[in-house]
Amino acid sequence: MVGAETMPSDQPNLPITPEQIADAAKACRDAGASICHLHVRTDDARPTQDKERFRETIEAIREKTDIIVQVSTGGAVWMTPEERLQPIELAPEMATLTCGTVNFGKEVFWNSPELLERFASEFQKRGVRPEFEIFDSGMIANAMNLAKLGLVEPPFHFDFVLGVPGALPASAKNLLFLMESIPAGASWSVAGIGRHQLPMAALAIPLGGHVRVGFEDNIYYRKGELAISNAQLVERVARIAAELDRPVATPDEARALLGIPR
Ligand code: KMH
Ligand code: ZN
Repeated sequence: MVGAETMPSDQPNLPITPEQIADAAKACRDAGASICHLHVRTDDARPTQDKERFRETIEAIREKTDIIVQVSTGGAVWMTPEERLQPIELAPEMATLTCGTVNFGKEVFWNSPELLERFASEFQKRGVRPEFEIFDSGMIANAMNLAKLGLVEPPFHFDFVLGVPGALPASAKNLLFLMESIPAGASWSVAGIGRHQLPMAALAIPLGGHVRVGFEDNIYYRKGELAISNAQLVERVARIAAELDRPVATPDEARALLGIPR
């Protein structure tokens, strides 16, 4: 929805303040979204993992909607593990857990085995459900290694982030390979980056997957036309899903799938 990389100079409708983010979350929920993947910003739009900023934003979202709030522990590539972990102290329902180190454009997104174990154990201590962020195929085995260590429990949910420069490209072949590589009974979603967002979403629906869209990954509605809101991108996917006879889940239905107590 917000991410850490997109700036208002790229996408003037990017929500920044807690109130703007909460309004955007409600609009996405009304358009059919059941989960809001949450990053926060300072008033001058810098990415931050500040716990109090997350608290304020989550409270503002909670006043408006029942959407599942999934906080980011990815933050931005330059942040320390301690900074990234801050929102976990709020015991959110769900949080992302990137399952390995990967090139990220011209940068490196650092997620060592030690960091993964530490993050997973902090999640476990507070009952936070992880979403495994999979930027490349080896990350699935890293996630399952956390299961062997007893640090994560089923039901597992994977999000395939495809098309980040330096990571696994967005293609039908790669998506099929990933969906066949996760354990039986696990659920998955796809987040296509940039122009890949819509084709990956449209492909995931008949394959039984779920979909992530929004300004973190893509700022356009179509080539050359900026989207007017995150909700506009959600609406289109909900329309496609309805046409394919896979109507969107409510947040409570998604909670049941993901093992999140209500
Ligand atoms: N901003 C990226 C470096 C996550 O939220 O967990 C990482 C990211 C993943 O956005
Ligand atoms: Zn993110």
